Amino acid sequence: MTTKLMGQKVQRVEDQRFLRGHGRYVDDVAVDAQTLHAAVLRSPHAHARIVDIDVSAVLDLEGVHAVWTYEDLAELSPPMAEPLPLLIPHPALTHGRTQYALAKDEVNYMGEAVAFVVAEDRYVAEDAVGLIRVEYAVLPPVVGIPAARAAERLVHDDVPANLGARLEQNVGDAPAAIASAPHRLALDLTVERSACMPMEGRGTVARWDPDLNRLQAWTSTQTSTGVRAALAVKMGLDLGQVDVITPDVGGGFGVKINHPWPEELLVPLAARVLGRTVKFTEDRREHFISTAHERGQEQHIEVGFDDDGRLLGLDVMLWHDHGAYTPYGLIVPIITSTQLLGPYKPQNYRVVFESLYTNTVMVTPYRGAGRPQACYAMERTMDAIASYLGKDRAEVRAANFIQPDEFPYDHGLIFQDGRELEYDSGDYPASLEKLKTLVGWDEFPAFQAEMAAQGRRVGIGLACYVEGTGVGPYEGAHVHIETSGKVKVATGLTTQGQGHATVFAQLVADELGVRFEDVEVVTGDTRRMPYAVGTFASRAAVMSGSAIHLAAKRAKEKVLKIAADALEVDEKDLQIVDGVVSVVGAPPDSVGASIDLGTVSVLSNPLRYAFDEASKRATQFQVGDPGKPPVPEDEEPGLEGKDFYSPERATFASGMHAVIVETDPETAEITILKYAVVHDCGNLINPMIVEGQIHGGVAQGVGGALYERMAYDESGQLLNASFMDFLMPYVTEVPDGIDIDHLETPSPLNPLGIKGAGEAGVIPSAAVFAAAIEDAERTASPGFAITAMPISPSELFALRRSKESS
Ligand code: MCN
Repeated sequence: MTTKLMGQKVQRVEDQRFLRGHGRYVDDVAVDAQTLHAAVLRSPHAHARIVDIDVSAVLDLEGVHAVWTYEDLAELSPPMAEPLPLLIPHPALTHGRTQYALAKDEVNYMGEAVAFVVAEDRYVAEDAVGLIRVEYAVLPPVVGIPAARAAERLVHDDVPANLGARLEQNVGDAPAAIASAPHRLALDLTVERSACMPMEGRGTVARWDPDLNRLQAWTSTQTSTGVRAALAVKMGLDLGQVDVITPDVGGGFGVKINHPWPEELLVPLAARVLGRTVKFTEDRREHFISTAHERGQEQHIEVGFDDDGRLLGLDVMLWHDHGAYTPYGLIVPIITSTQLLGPYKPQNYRVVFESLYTNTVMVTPYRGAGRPQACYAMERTMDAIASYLGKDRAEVRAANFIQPDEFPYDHGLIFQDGRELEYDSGDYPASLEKLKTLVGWDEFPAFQAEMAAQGRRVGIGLACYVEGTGVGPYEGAHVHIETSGKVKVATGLTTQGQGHATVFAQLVADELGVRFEDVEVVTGDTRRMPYAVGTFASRAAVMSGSAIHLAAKRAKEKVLKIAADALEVDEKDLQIVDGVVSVVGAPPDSVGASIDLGTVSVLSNPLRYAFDEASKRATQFQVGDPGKPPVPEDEEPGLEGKDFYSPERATFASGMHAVIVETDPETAEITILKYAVVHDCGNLINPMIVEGQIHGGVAQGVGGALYERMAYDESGQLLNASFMDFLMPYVTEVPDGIDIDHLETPSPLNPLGIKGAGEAGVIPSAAVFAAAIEDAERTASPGFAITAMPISPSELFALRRSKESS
């Protein structure tokens, strides 16, 4: 008997392949000797004018098939003389800038692509890159937010004050409310740059088929349809001439949503021009210096509040380091500025952000996309209010919560999708109670005092967030029941480790009444689903999950219609269990009361094939009434269902984290003693997968809070562009066990009541660690505020010293 799989901890089907080394990534495609390999010459300078490029030494090198600079691209047909697309324009982005596939005249960050070589193998290609001579006139670089704001130098000559955009949103009158509030505080906070570090970097393989006049590209992306559209436009092809296939993706974490990357365009171009398969696989150093970063922000917050810590006015100024270009528009600072409010209602709110150019790697969304900075700003403010009033930090938060009966709650702001920031559902007081129980909030002061008596410094922190997930515009799905009874499901968005093959199969098994093992899911292949958006903003469960559910429903309608005809019963009397359609209540062995899905699939096609055992021949024949068309007017042959889901707005998941840390009195080493998470992503499809997502997010959050930063020097050189120097947490630095509890407040916006979960784990880390470390330090001295993250032991040590000497 089929049991309902939604909400079950079903084992991930994809893990068998991944754990046995059978994953198939872009670099596993086209491994034959015929494939050509590409390498890229990158700028060694953060800011320079290109005076001359001399490729003559490369032309004689054996095994080189092509060497291209900007001028070569401009001479192609159609010419590629324009910059790469600005994917998400915004009226406030008055000075949006994107790079050229190969630099034209000027380079604006160390790592920018300058020349592209295709050769017999990667060794020859890299040797060729080393032989290209570029004469640069070095320009003064702009590195860091203070230098960008000072604007003594400009990144782009035609962008005054290095200001790409300035956006202000207002609800009520925050300055007036703060001025008249009983209490006021001001905070200055900074967050460093970090970056996604997927195990698999970017990679693209492309093949031009002259017989079909068609391009096939495999790329490690979070949007195969986006890449397809960009390739078609840039290469002067019709969409129908381009297939983009996304095989297994070894992590994306946001960075692979930007498209097309220079190589993602240059490789297909080369494949077409040279008539050979061409491959590019990014190496780790290239990932550091030429892909994308995020997080870097400075924040000034002014807040007015009453005696209970209730917010009366909140005035926030954000300076966002956007790097050299803005291909993904203003998504990151818009998210920070709107999601900053979390579960609270500040009454009066003003937020202004300035998006600033610097001569560093460009910024595009990294898991959490602006929310870790937002949560840091708001939660540090909550901690500061509690400390000022001498109140419990949880109590101050609770005093500001939107209450369960206030949903839908409209903040009066515009969100990243251009729609109103309106929360659909949630229960923040219930989440807080769960978290306090999970972490032992009320018992902690006694434990802390006991530890302090032994000379140990332990502290606790908590942080709350709300996360807009499942943004539109749409996602689609196709469900096909084969004559074998197996079900093939396709959705267009891509998968980079979230277990979509499992969760989507769960949904189809439930809706269609088939066995989970009989469902096979394909993602990110434009041949199977040409209309799709992509995997970002924790949207797959909400968007594709809903579309798949609807498509399965359609397929089921057709199954029941055909089965009812065949069994000569009413559709309403039928059920589907384990892939068999049967009359409800009929004894299991009764003749003519059931039909399996494979047979229904055969019946769905009036053109049939039969295999004659005697003659060992297959024959083809038609069925149906000779007086009528074989396929009735309102029907289609085949047992398929296709549908799309397009919500009116995003759905808002929420959560709260707490951490207990210990700081070493001598060395300032920071150790995690306990980590607790309460998460509400609506109805859960697979709790085990959601918990895995939270674990991964928390691990990334620990990195962001305690270790990871991009160390640029003043000349714009990235000094730590390798895993030797860029610290990421190992398993030894990630909390041993993470205590997780779920709350399920269904979303009223989609048929399954789902909200997203994929980014949640990473959002509150900087806030929660800053709070806990601050709390631990307070046990030994009056303490000090932690205002810059990440924080390393040596920085904590220095803070202690500066406090002692002040
Ligand atoms: N899920 C569920 N029940 C819910 C919500 C989600 O079972 N109520 C499941 C989903 O079905 C899915 C997973 O949890 O299997 C995450 O779902 P969702 O929140 O929809 O997020 P996406 O699948 O859209 O993934 C995107 C999100 C983002 S934006 C980044 S970045 C990210 C991430 O998730 N990058 C990842 N998780 C990642 N995980 C891995 N391993 N690698 C990455 O690169």
